[in-house]
Amino acid sequence: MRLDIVTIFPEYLEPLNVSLVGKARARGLLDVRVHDLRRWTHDRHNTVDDTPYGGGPGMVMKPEPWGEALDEIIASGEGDPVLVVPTPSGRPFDQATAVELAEKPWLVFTPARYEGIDRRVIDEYGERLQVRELSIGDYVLAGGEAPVLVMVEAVARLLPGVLGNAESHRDDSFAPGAMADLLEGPVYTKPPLWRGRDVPEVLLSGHHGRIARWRRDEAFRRTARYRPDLIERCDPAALDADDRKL
Ligand code: 6GU
Repeated sequence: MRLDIVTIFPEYLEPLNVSLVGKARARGLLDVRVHDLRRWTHDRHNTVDDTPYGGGPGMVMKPEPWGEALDEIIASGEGDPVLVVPTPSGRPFDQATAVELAEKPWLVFTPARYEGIDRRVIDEYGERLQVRELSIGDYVLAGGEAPVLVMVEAVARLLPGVLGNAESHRDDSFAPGAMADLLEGPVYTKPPLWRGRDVPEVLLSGHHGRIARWRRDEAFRRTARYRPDLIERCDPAALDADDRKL
């Protein structure tokens, strides 16, 4: 998969050299290209923003550098990328979005600073490309760079060969399947006794059926406590008699 990221803070994307994403790049599974938007400015001050039409606080990112940057990046590859526009005004980025994006061969991210990018840029590319305006949650950040780190990590770990164990994301919170829409419960490792605290005995029992039941109960309990909204929207057929007594 190829990823292009256009930003006025290329150094903000340095974490993409580390850990899971860094290793995927080193192994040739991910081709990540970070571009400085100011490369496509032509004035002495490398201006990327201006005051908003209609007034109001803050600054808006000018369309011309984005247009030149995106034209050059799009022309540099084969086929069309999906354009991912991080914005607190976007659709929620969730696990289903990550799965969908992980199926694409090429994504271009446009993290903005200030009050966002002149709307005409998104409208222009929306006529030629698939565009996804995405928010990572209901809070406001100073720019789209941290959301790009979040989205790239969520997508990269779904790519074939990136995780060591193909089953590693089978039981993820939000993964499709039997535990669909339940948060993962607690996990334990050795030693069996730590500071007077035991590991739940069922996990040492070797009874795979009982262990699966216990894990599902814990997941259900945790979800009811922290995310009752997830229980309310789940299919009643996905529940069973044991869930109902919890
Ligand atoms: Cl994608 N950008 C910004 N600036 N703030 C956000 C966000 C994105 N998602 C949640 N808050």
